Amino acid sequence: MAIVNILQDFPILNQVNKDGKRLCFLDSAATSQKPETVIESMNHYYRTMNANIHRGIYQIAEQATEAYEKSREKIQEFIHAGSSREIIFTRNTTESINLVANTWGKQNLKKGDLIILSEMEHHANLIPWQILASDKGISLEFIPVQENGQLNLSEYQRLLNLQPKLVCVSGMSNVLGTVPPVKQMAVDAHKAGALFLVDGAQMIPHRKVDVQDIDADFFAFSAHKMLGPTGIGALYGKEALLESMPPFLGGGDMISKVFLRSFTTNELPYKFEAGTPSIAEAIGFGAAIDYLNQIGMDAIWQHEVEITKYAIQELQKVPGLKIVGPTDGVRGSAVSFTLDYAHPHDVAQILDSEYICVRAGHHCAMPLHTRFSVPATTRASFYLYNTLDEVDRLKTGLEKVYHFFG
Ligand code: C6P
Repeated sequence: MAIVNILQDFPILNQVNKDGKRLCFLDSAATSQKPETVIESMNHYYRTMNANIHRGIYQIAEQATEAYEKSREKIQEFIHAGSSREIIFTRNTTESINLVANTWGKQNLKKGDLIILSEMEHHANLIPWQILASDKGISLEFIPVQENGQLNLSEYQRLLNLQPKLVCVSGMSNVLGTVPPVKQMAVDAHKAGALFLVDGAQMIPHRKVDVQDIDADFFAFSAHKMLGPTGIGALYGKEALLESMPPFLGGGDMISKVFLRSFTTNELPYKFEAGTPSIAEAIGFGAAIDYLNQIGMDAIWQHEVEITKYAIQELQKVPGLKIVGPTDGVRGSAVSFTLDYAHPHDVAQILDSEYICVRAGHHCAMPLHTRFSVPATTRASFYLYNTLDEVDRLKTGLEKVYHFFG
């Protein structure tokens, strides 16, 4: 395995239940576990420098501001953005996408314009566009997902001929594990005159991301899926675009001058950061990036490729189990499946009795489940701290489900 001996870095993963079973966490696509260094970085902030940022003129406020801004720089380097002005702190991927819809979308799109999405999008990359579409009379078209879980790229080419203004796709499906060729898709979108937004929620925890190489106009992501805390995420946007966009939320920090009936906006990135932000969480986000860098994104990807390949091979031996999504080629570590004889909620409950955590349901991708004519799936999702032994435990647990219901 590419990565060994990191379990001790994650306190929760050393938990053992009353039956002597160690926690087997296979739900990192929902949220990842946090290493001690991330937890400690936030404790350290609260213990030594808790103060509001960008306001105080005393030492601990300056230290807090510096730590918060240092995290922004770490994010900038991590995704290879040209400037830290292009990194906007948000609460999560959902808020990042809503920010674009409510600012760039409201300002630039008009009745009759077209946005291209795909059938495999998470609700976070569907609903903001549906709301905008119904407000403004915009059309939405969807790149179909093929039976093998891959996007139908010839249909994408056909949709591009309709001259969309924006293309928004996930860099990695949270259900299927599909990895669309976003770099080529961005080239094609730009040729057609459209902007390109990547929902990076599932991509950035697992693969090296270079927003300039992808040439993404916007890239949205959450810290909590990449070893960081909840309540903090980021939006990358090209500087010229962000400069031209109106603010999202109004209040402190996003202003330069305020009069009774008007205001002027602050410079980037603060123009989009209204109110007291999640300071401890931003610092934890920076610590998460330090941890990922220390292991190395290439090693993380290799580790997951190995585990996912083994999981697909072993799970297919379980009677009645069907994987929904690609079973070979380049794919992410979310492995969703159905069992002929058991509802996903029952599967998850039985696995829980083995101290194995998986997600059951539609995973906030209802249209995708409708596409595959299933109301729900069970999903195991792997990350850098998972092991091949845990795949074996999952398989044994699923065999137990088979003996119970099969
Ligand atoms: N998917 C899952 O279990 P937030 O909640 O804003 O941090 O992330 C939203 C989101 C956006 N896009 C994709 C592709 C996602 O997978 C998610 C979150 C979790 O699959 C929780 S529903």
